[in-house]
Amino acid sequence: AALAVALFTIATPVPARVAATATITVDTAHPAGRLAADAVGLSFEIRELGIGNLDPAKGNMTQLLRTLGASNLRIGGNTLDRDTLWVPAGQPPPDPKPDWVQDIVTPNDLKRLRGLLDATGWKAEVGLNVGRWDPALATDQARAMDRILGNRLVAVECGNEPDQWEGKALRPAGYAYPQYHADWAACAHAVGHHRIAGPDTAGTSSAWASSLAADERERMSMLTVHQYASGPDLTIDRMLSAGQITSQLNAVAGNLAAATANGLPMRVDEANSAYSGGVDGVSNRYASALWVIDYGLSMAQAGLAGVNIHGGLGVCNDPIWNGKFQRYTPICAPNKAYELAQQYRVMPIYYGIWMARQLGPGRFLPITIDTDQNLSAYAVKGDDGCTRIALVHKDGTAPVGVTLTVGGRDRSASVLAMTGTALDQEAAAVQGATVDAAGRLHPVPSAAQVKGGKLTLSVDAASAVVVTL
Ligand code: BDP
Repeated sequence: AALAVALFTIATPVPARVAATATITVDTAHPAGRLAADAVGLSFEIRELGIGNLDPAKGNMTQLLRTLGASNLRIGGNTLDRDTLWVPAGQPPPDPKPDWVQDIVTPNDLKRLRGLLDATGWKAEVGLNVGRWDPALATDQARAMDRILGNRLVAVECGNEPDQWEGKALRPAGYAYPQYHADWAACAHAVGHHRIAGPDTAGTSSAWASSLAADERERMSMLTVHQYASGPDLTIDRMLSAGQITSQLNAVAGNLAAATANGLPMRVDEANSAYSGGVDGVSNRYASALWVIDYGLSMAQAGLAGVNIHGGLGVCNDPIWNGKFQRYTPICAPNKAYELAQQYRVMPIYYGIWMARQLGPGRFLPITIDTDQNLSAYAVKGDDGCTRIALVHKDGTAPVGVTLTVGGRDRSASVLAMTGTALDQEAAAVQGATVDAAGRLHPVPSAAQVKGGKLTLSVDAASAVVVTL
């Protein structure tokens, strides 16, 4: 008998690893905070205007913006205060130019931007150079922006990252909020209306933002700060770790509370994975597409009006200007000839932005998640009456079996899945479809069935899914 037991024990197969599961319940009866149509937008350096980019008459930028769907385009960045000179209509550029000037922006550049906005339905938030302050030029630019951009201008931004001007030698030592507030007030006077966003601080939790919200809520339309997930030490593991989004939410919480208390919407109007141009092998890889879905949807669910994912339009993976990389850019050119033709391709993060955008507009629905997997979920009651659920599965090794409890009658649902070959590779697709040379993306959804109020589906390793009911 002893032998038989031993043999039996040896012969018993090692039990298969219990398959990963997640059980998610959607409370369809209690719609909560808003997911705006423009909750995930883009941000570009103002340099792009100065060098003739964002041209609806060239290349595929118009279609790339249409493919994402109308949203908020913020134009500013370091190049705003550091290098960009406004030259009014009919005036020649100064000769010689001040030595800091790298780019010149004129009314014709704004007309070209207006054409792009009209062709795509997007709206813009555009910066005035306050770092190198010239009240006459700022007043002229503000008038030109009103006249040319009209109701496509969401807000004017008064300078970029003023909390770093002292370090960048744009202001003397000791430059603090009171001095900045005086500069801001001069800019607001030049703008002459109250569609002003600010302070566009680099420090996400900077007290400058809450102070400005309290002091200037009457003259402002939006509170804005910048946020990068990390500095140049970012890894894929950390970007996709369970605590990453929580720490990003915590970092904006104080300013969000100040915005809300002062009746202002708030955007993180410049955001991406890692500052200093991103991290090669992280910011420009498929993992960033999963991160951005979580980031955009979490921020909106926490009460932000939206985020703008930053980038620049040079050759992919090459320095874009002055030796500076933009590894995190959603859109870039395959080579120099394509760059000149404004014929771009997309990076993985573009697919993540596209996925996040499929969920809205609508109102977030409360959900409960029961899983030990690195999986997050969001549900939205769409303005069109459909319920949509996004699942972001950040584990790169195994699929997860998801049971969604959604209630209601038996019906069919449509499913869009974003996949890549691996977290650290560049390939990304939705339902196997990729953005074509014209800038179009036409994934064909697959079907799933709700039976007895439940829908089950297998979510691939390192993938994201949007289910529409
Ligand atoms: C931000 C700037 C932006 C830069 C970015 C970066 O506004 O222009 O490209 O940092 O460091 O602070 O990547």
